[in-house]
Amino acid sequence: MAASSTEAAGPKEPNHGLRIFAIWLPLAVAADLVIWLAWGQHLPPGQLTDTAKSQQFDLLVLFVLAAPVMIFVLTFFAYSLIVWRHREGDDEDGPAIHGHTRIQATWITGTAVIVLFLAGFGTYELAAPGMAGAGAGEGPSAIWTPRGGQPLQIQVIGQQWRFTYRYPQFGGFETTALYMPVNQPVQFNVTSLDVIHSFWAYQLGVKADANPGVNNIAFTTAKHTGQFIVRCNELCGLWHGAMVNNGQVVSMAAFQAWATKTEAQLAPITAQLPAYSTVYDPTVVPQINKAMAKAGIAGANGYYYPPNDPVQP
Ligand SMILES: [Cu+2]
Repeated sequence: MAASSTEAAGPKEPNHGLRIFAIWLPLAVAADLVIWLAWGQHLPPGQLTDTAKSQQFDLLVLFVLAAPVMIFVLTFFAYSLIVWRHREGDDEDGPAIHGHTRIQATWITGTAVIVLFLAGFGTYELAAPGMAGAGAGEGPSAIWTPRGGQPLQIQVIGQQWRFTYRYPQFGGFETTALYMPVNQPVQFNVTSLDVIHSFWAYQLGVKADANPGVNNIAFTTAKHTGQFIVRCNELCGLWHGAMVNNGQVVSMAAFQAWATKTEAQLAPITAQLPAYSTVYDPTVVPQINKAMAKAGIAGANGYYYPPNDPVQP
């Protein structure tokens, strides 16, 4: 601070610390109340699923902690500009400050408390049962699985440049439409046919990388019906930005009706698909194998190259 209370010359220096605190405190309390009571339920990614809700809560906690810090910085900035600005005829520097134990101790204690709390809170949110840290697209063997019966299995298959979905509990049909029932745990098995994609169902609070040869598992349970958007979230080539589609959370009855109807409709196509498996190996897709054999391409690295592909190895 420019003027220390220990070397006051002339009129007594006011207690700047106390004044800044008195301005900061009501602003910080007001901001936190507005965030907690009014803004909280509007934070992304919304409340469509249990996972989305849990992410929204984590964001809310971060906002509530961050707002007082930001308001302190702005208050201090504004106070300095107004109170300590250069005045006509005053060309003296303020007294030099060499250490201030109370400010240093307050600063270290404040930042340490905030950072340690966040480390503890973050660890709890990741590790506690039912929290997002296990079975949220971290890999093939989730250490936590949802309670309350068998989850509905939905395989998400990324490929350039579209997502398709397989429903193994309904004969393994594959479709471009993503339907899921409300109040029913869903297990997404995310994989890819070619390059790395990422299945990002924004309103579901689900984001899982789609790696070829890997079954990446993410759980969620929808809390109400509604539409959600799916985007690819990993740059995957020319039409990455167009890799978008909508999904629907519908009632259990509507889902059952849709799934059984689609299963029957697609039965002739399903018969041509390879048997359901948690990962797709393009080299075992019979049609591609045939095409490879016909073109005399070894396909040793697992990719199919058309006969006159210039980048053919
Ligand atoms: Cu992609």
